Amino acid sequence: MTDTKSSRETKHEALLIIDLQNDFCPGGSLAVSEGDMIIPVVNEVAAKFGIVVATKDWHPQAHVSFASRHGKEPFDSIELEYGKQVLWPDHCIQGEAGASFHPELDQRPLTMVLHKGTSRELDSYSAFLENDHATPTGLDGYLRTHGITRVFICGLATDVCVKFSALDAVQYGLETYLIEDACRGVNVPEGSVDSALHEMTEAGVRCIGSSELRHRSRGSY
Ligand code: VGL
Ligand code: ZN
Repeated sequence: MTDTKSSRETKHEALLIIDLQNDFCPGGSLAVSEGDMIIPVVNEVAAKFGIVVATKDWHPQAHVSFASRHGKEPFDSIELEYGKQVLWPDHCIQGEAGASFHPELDQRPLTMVLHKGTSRELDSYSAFLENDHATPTGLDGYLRTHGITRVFICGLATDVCVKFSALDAVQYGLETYLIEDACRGVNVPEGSVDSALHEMTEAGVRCIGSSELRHRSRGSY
């Protein structure tokens, strides 16, 4: 794929930054190991895109995905109408500090901030569809309006929200790239990150390193 190395076709491309929030970084309630280490990479990459969407996991109190609500332990799971739901520590509560973007994330390149997981009874891992795999978040419409045909995905967590976003991006007919060194995973259970990478690759997601975007420059198409 030579296009990723040139700046000729950036017009139809967007960057998706998934859930780069305090609660998913060291010190947060659902901290991803080394989650903050991707931030310099994400900032460098984001400066090269004209359309940059950042998602926020944005849950109400007592969200259905919180173990505490069900008297269960984090990483247990329950069956809901829409299928299996893994339970997590309370995280990314609307308006609280844990739900803010990490302070080192450069917000200047962002063209849209998308809040997801906002319904109390329905989780949303993917940036495109909530966990019932039917309720759209509106991202598809935004990307379509801007003529986007190719997306690059980075952020947290590789094996949860990044994975489901990438799989849905393929489903929506987008040419989908995962910037592997600009992602980190929860990796519970152990091996989840590797199997997520495998699943994405099988589905048609192309894994690249951020160095493959080094020669791009924003707006030079
Ligand atoms: C996420 C678990 C629960 C994520 C969000 O952003 O990957 N993981 N909610
Ligand atoms: Zn969540």
